[in-house]
Amino acid sequence: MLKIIIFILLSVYYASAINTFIGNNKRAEIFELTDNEIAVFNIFLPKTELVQLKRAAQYGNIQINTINTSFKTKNATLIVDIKGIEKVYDKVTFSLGGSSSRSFGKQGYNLKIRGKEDLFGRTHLRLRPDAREATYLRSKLVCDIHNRLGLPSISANFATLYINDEFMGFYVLLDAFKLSWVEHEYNEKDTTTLYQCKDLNNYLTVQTSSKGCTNENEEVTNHSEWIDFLTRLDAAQSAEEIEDFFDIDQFLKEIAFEYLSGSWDHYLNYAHNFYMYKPKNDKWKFLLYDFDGEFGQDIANGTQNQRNPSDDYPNYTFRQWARKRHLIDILIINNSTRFDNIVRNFVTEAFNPTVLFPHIDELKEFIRPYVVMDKTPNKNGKYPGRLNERSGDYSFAQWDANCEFTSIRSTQGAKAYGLKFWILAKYRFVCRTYNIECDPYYTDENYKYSIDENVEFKTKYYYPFYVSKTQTQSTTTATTESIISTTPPTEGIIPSSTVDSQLFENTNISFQTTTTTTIASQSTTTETMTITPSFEITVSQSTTLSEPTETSTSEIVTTTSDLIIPTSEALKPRYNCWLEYIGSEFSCCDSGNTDVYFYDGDGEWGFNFETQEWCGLSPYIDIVEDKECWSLKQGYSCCRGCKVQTKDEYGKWGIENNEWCGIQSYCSTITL
Ligand SMILES: *[C@@H]1O[C@H](CO)[C@@H](O)[C@H](O)[C@H]1NC(C)=O
Ligand SMILES: *[C@@H]1O[C@H](CO)[C@@H](O)[C@H](O)[C@H]1NC(C)=O
Ligand SMILES: *[C@@H]1O[C@H](CO)[C@@H](O)[C@H](O)[C@H]1NC(C)=O
Ligand SMILES: *[C@@H]1O[C@H](CO)[C@@H](O)[C@H](O)[C@H]1NC(C)=O
Ligand SMILES: *[C@@H]1O[C@H](CO)[C@@H](O)[C@H](O)[C@H]1NC(C)=O
Ligand SMILES: *[C@@H]1O[C@H](CO)[C@@H](O)[C@H](O)[C@H]1NC(C)=O
Ligand SMILES: *[C@@H]1O[C@H](CO)[C@@H](O)[C@H](O)[C@H]1NC(C)=O
Ligand SMILES: CC(=O)N[C@H]1CO[C@H](CO)[C@@H](O)[C@@H]1O
Repeated sequence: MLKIIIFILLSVYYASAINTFIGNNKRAEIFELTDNEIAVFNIFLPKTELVQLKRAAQYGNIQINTINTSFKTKNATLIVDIKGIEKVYDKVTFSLGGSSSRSFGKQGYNLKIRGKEDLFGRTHLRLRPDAREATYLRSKLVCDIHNRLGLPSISANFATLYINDEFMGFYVLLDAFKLSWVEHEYNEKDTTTLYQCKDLNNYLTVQTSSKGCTNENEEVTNHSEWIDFLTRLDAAQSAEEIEDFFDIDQFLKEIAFEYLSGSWDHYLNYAHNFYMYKPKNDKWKFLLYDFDGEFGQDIANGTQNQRNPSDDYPNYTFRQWARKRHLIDILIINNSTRFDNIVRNFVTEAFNPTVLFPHIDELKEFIRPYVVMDKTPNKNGKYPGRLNERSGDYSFAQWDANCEFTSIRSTQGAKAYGLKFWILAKYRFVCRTYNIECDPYYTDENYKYSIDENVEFKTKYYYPFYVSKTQTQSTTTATTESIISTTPPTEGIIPSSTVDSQLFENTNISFQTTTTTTIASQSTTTETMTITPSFEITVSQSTTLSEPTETSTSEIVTTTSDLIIPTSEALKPRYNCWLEYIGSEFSCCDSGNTDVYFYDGDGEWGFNFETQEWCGLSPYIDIVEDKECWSLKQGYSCCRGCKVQTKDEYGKWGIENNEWCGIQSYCSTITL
């Protein structure tokens, strides 16, 4: 009897210790069991299929066209070991999982337990390396925050994986929004109202999402309820009109989450990675998944159109952060009172250092030994589970530092804010701007934290670019425990679609050609002749260089005779590049440094690996600013750059500093 009582007391003690962060909210048993215990997943595949798996894992490698990069088998056996309890499943579907994350070294896997069985309340599970980010904590933390707030959510914990007894390393264990998830959570079998919006640009409008989102239930062919839902959202001008069929509070809580965590891979930016689900007799709910890019991870990589050199993401207001969406307009922009209160509550209840930092500390110590294991090579020098031979990885020192306040360079080449740094900086910003009563300990500017300078991302500005060999080497020497590979993580420097238009609208520029031409234009100013640019640019032969197009009716560059080949004396320009002209604090790139790493409204950017700074590449062409800025009449200033976003009866419009601006007439004269 006594024994039983002690046992009960102990389990009560453990149960409450387990749930201090999440509270009393229920999760599937698999996640409650793995709060203090790392699950061990053993997968067994037929030998021939293991070979296929390893070949398929070479996603993104040169052989991409010659191999099948999908892998899925129904012939897997699964043995799971949690706290010494072993569960065996012999009807298991096992596949390579993830989309863009497939290009990382360590692959992710999807598991489905078939038949009538489940693993402590789940049949569909994900094992994710979260290789994009260094901490292994981002997904876990996001799920825990959701569960703490009682929001409908997937959950996360951790597991190690063996395939045919080969150690594959340490993984984040997640469930997934599937019919089985709905059945477990809402007691509804084979729901017909669970839609996945996986493709980009799903704004929840008829135009974008009637086809862009797909029903999880393959049997469903009649989508009229879904389209009806979207139609009513489109038509709505206020919250009241949609309140009775759309769970607005739940939606706004997720939007608050997106804003606070700097989430660029969900609704407000890329507009994807979510589900919509309508429980029987309830309202449509908005369900997010895929959390490896949160808390300042790769932000610049995910916010393509809103970067400028002074980007300081934690200090973005909601309006600076959110892209234009009809739903956001009517629910927040029109009158933000309701949303602001939701943000305040979100911050007070979950998104604050007082609550999150101890949880991060606890999780970090819990996983530390497994992180060590994951970053220890075997006797052949191979790291566990890095099946894709191509990709970079994070060092142990980067893991350690990025869980704290140190920002590091991500495997994408962008910046990954220190987990705690992001939370602290965002917290301070919203405390100020939303008038929240915040913890003075953390809002105190004298609050001390340390930075590991050996792995710190030192570039002052946050543009993403792709790590070149030079860069990788310098990272490696700075990091003693580095296991970073030497190949660039992605091909393609900038999307060609952005290269061939935008700033130089009339020009056919190709950065792959080999013809090198140095050009200059004559200045009309009264000062000494201004010759630009001084550095070489590579243009394709078909450019309008010597024959300006008819549209370029410039006062300056009107005929071919205005283009002169500069003498070496003339190569001492007043302005080297466009950037310098617009008074940027960046310098122009040295001649010879012509690799384009990034492109935005200011033109092309290179990177100086010695100073670790961005530099300007787009040549300066002397211009005459419009005497009167035409868009002022419409209430907008004129653009500096020439990147056109849209046209209307007034003229061409660009976006700078998150505001519409009028494109000046000189843009049509810039033909290089
Ligand atoms: C590639 O593999 C997947 C999963 O194993 C399979 O479903 C698909 O048919 C294969 N495709 C080709 C072209 O062989
Ligand atoms: C996988 O299972 C299928 C169906 O049971 C079987 O036909 C196939 O031979 C198996 N593959 C291997 C490699 O064992
Ligand atoms: C589709 O479902 C709606 C109800 O949601 C129903 O009114 C309609 O008749 C159905 N259409 C077809 C073609 O079955
Ligand atoms: C806000 O919504 C109201 C009610 O639908 C509408 O009349 C008003 O024009 C909206 N205001 C703005 C600034 O969009
Ligand atoms: C904005 O919404 C709040 C409630 O969410 C309401 O009390 C307030 O009157 C609204 N403000 C305006 C200007 O409509
Ligand atoms: C945000 O703004 C504050 C106050 O102006 C400033 O101290 C801080 O450096 C800014 N940046 C970040 C990342 O917090
Ligand atoms: C741009 O150049 C490419 C390669 O020379 C050529 O194929 C293409 O037609 C050109 N496009 C325009 C718009 O001139
Ligand atoms: C993983 C990811 O989102 N990578 C993106 C970073 O930005 C480049 C350039 O826009 C994209 O091509 C990548 O897909």
